[in-house]
Amino acid sequence: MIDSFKQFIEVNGEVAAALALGQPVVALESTIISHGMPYPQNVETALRVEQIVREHGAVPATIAIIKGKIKVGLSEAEVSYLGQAENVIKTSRRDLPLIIAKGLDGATTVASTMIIADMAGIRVFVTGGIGGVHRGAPETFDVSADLTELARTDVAVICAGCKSILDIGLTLEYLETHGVPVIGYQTDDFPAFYTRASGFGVDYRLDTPRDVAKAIRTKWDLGLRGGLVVANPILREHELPLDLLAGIVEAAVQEAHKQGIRGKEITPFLLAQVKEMTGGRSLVANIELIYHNARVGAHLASALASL
Ligand code: PSU
Ligand code: MN
Repeated sequence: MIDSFKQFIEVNGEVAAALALGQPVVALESTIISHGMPYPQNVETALRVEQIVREHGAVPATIAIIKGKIKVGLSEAEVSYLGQAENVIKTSRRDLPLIIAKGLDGATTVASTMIIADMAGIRVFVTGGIGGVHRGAPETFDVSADLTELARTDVAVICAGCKSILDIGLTLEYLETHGVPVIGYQTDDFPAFYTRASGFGVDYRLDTPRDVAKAIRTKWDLGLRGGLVVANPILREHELPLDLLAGIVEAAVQEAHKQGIRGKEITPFLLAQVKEMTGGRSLVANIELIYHNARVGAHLASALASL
């Protein structure tokens, strides 16, 4: 059946109206709320991000699954619920059919948020950091489904790069193999989430929302399916010192290994460890970089809408 997915989706009125009029809309994920940050900062941040998107001229559409229904655009009560409920399941492409068929609550990752944004016709998506190739992946095969999604689904993802809990070099290799452009927004260096630079270069640097929008539009006009990574470094004043992070990330990865943490639990585990070991400084940086991505994402959505 054509568009049979529509029976599972509820797009809220404001988002639906903006999409119908071709106005800028920015998708937002929800794993960041349920598994990426502690309560109450998760809820405060999610609501503030929506506000920032609005202040910069776009309509926010936070995406999640509530009792088996895909929601595009959440109410404040729904954001607050997701930030506190116990049984919200981290939902990637693999999990989507089960969470929906069973009528469960699901928080969407970068991968599943892209899938749902695409179903709804939203082309710009703001997050903190993307998943990637994990350290040790040559042994464990742990490559985030975010990367395969970027290879196939037509959504541009604005992020602060990815964390050094991952193997950043292999992540960039994987993206190259799958034809995903990695654009540095006002940077030549691929950002490493808490820090502005990872030591790895980006494929292309672009300095204005309009230039980025043109590159995105051109990719899809050429019939080249799939996403793009728009890597926007954390602002200098919020960056964490590299020497603080290096040892901590190493220790967090060791601890995960020691405790036998595997699969989808690894990313949330490492995030919590890093927060603990930085005495909460990583959380402040995490929040600030998302706010910055929200500003850039809203500008990009506007530029794309006015091309
Ligand atoms: N990286 C972060 N914060 C996050 C995530 C990744 O710095 O919250 C979340 C995102 O939702 C991302 C997911 O899509 O983790 C990736 O998980 P995995 O590695 O299991 O694919
Ligand atoms: Mn994984």
